[in-house]
Amino acid sequence: MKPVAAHSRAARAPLATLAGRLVGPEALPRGPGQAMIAGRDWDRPRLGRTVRGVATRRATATEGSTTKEGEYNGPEPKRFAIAEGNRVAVLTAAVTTIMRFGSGALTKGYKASIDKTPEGFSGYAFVSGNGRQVNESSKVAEFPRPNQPLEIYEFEGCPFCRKAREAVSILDLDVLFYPCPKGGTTYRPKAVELGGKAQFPYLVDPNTGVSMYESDDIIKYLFDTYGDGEVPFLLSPSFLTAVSCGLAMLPRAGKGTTFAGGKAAVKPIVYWGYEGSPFCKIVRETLVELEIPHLQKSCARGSPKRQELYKYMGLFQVPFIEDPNTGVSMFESAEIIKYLRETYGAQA
Ligand SMILES: N[C@@H](CCC(=O)N[C@@H](CS)C(=O)NCC(=O)O)C(=O)O
Repeated sequence: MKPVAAHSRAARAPLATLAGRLVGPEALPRGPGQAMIAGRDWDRPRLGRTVRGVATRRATATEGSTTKEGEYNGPEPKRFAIAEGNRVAVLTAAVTTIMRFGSGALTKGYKASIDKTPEGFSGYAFVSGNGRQVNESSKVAEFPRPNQPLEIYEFEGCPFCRKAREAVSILDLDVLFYPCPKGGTTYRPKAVELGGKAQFPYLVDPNTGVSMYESDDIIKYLFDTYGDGEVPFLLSPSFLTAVSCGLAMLPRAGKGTTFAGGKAAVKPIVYWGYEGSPFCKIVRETLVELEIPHLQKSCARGSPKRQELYKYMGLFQVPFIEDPNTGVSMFESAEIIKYLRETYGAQA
């Protein structure tokens, strides 16, 4: 693993620089379009074809380039498989989604249908077989889309932050998360500097110049600006929302709350995931504990971005990360957590 900058304020890229890097689509941290996969035992021919197409389309987006064209050296993706040693974590993370009645697992206006598989179909479908497939769709493509990712200062073990994250997944918004765990040395002070107080979540929308505290206000703003103006019942300011968000914190027992980092990730990691996924949640907790800034490519069920990831990587599975600081890209939650700890943890 290549060394990364030491975890000190001086060694970290100033936020202005990070933000500067994120302005304009060609300057975005690299998507998986640059994480090229060579044929692997698990899917050799299809992955090869996918990769060449992507390389041509995204030839200019080379900043932070990670995996070389034609290579994917990460662990073999195993959809819905729970790694040994991860069982309790994944199951308790699943309980948090159940306690929130699945909020954050589906995009707005989600629909599923069983259709005939088109001749020569090559794309993402949740399930397929016997000439049929389950297709999923939603209304998010009809909603206004921000040009630049939103920025949110927050942490996992906070019920108000959870509500904001669910909204982001439901609206399929890409967000640059600046983790603010307790004791965090970088983004917590930065949020105070920007907004005036240590209260989370704190939203900054570079598209409109709006910034705000208060999860209910943030949610309303997001649905008004990037949705159809209707806040879902499970996110409306109500007793049920408050109680279920609070209770949903219990199964993970404070994970994703306290700073445990060692080295700074200078450039934000690109992270594909969504709030309702237990595999994603445990990775996000680690990203937050290690104070690793990350650009979330939200892709809850019904998200059109599932096709995007499928095109880039030849399959859809989340979590998927790409780290422009080291050139590493990988599927598999357990391996991702191990990688993050080894690279950015206190012992790194
Ligand atoms: N073994 C993988 C399992 C990941 C997984 O199956 N994630 C689900 C989301 S919860 C997924 O990608 N499902 C594919 C789909 O929904 O089509 C890991 O631990 O990361």
